[in-house]
Amino acid sequence: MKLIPRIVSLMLPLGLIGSLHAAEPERVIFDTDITGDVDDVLALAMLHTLEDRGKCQLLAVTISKENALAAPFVDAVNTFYGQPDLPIGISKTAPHRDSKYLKLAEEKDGDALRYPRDIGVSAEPEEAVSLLRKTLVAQPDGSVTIIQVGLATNLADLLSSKADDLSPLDGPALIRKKVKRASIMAGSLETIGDNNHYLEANVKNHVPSMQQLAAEWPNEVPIIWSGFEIGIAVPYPRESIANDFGYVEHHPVKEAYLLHSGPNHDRPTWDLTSVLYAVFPEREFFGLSGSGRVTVEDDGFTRFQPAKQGRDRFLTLSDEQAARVREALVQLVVQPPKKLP
Ligand SMILES: [Ca+2]
Ligand SMILES: [Ca+2]
Repeated sequence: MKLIPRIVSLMLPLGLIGSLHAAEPERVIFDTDITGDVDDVLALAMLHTLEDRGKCQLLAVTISKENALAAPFVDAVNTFYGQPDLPIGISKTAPHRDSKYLKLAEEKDGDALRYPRDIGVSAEPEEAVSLLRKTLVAQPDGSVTIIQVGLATNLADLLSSKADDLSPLDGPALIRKKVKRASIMAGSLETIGDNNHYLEANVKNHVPSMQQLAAEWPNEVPIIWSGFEIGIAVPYPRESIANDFGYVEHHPVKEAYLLHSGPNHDRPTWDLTSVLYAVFPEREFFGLSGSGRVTVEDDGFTRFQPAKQGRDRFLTLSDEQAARVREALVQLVVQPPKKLP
């Protein structure tokens, strides 16, 4: 009776073909205000894991606040995860922000940097807007997802950018041509507790740039907003920080988390949720609102108004989705780099 094995042998290659035709890695630019809060660091670690898993291609990291240690720190984390040459840009127009953890970039064990890097040693970061333009120009049309998890200073500057020797297109035209969607952590789109006018920090700390983003971002390019309410519904478990990073003596994610939040805090996962949605938009980790339009008011409030074929949607989250998202986030943050430093 060879029938069943034969069927199995016919089925297997079909199954393999299916997996070989898996979606291409998402091409991603990570725009972060990595300075103040530590969720940016966990989000960056996730992106490296996702790249190691073949799910995304991290094209560049741009920084949307001013701090002399921000680019060196990002380079140190990228180097830890095996991407020492990943382009890094930093805003020239953003406000300064102090940090509890960026000093890790300068930490030394003996004479050597604990976390090797070349930015701040023998290289300098690029200017964020020109790096954004250069990165977009080099990608296929309609292929890039921009993840913005801080102030909107860099994307506002991109929107204001004019034709230059990198591209004859101005900012909006370049976005229209190259960007598939933006996944943005900002604002509050649903009631927070009993507060229906919550002012979220990424907006409140630089209202004009988020207003410009909301007003001038091209209508054809969807924006998916992860509001304050999503990240607080998925606290990162402190047990993971305590237990999951012992595969190296010093781990930049663990050390940054402890410097920022200490060992007894489950930090909300604001920025991580925008990464998870950006790379797996079809996996239903989150629900999506209907389409509409976000406007940013002068006090920093993000107002969503439903509109047919509107550019904007926001993430929603059931209890079951929150449980699944939390597991996914932890697994993606704790996975060791393919090659340990
Ligand atoms: Ca480097
Ligand atoms: Ca952030």
